[in-house]
Amino acid sequence: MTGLFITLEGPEGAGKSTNREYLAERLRAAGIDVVLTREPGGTPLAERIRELLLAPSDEAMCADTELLLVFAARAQHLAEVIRPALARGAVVLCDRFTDATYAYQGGGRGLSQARIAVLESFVQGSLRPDLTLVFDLPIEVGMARASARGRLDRFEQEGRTFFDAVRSTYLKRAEAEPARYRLVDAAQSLENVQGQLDGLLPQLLELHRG
Ligand code: T5A
Repeated sequence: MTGLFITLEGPEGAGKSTNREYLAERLRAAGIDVVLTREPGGTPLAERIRELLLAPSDEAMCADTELLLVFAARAQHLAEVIRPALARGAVVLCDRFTDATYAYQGGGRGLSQARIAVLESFVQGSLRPDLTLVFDLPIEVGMARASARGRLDRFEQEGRTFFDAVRSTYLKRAEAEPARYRLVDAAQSLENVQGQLDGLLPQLLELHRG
């Protein structure tokens, strides 16, 4: 039995964390085994790497270090959580995955997509998400939501140019591979966004049935 791998993506403050819970509840209500997880993180070791990645520090982290840490955490997460869950037929709902690497380290930091693709193949083999929901919204709306929570992490301290590149990378990837991506208009009210997710539910159930 093979499970279904769904990832949630988008810029800062887009509502992924809020809505992953909602989506998980809806799928569980349909009797599906759901594993809810996130990146960077998802295992104790990968969460420690997440702390390194998110904590503001006096020593600037070079872009290659950032890229390698992201994939180091991902290797652990795949081995401990994602692959075993998919092997037993679960739906894995993951808050960010490798599209975030293309968007943040590729778009934001300017690392080449080809270099990221080498690590993607090395760490994941042929595994790719079956479906990716991109929560899209204007950068200023997302940043206002994220800032309202208080102290900003290392990524949230980046400037407008960085986040414009992050958003446009997500949109380009979604446009290039429409079969895998679904765009969610995340600037709408929470109720409206959840209505959009309800609209996607039949497709998710269909995909899971194979
Ligand atoms: N990263 C990650 C990389 O650089 N490379 C990688 O490969 C990976 C995997 C992770 C950081 O790591 C980077 C990207 C990130 O910067 P994080 O804290 O997990 O750090 O960052 P985010 O995933 O961006 O988490 P956020 O919490 O900032 O955004 P979410 O999860 O999209 O937003 P959420 O749900 O927490 O909502 C934010 C606020 O808005 C409200 C919520 O209540 C909350 O207060 N909200 C709404 N308000 C009004 N209307 C709506 N529709 C709302 N939806 C949510």
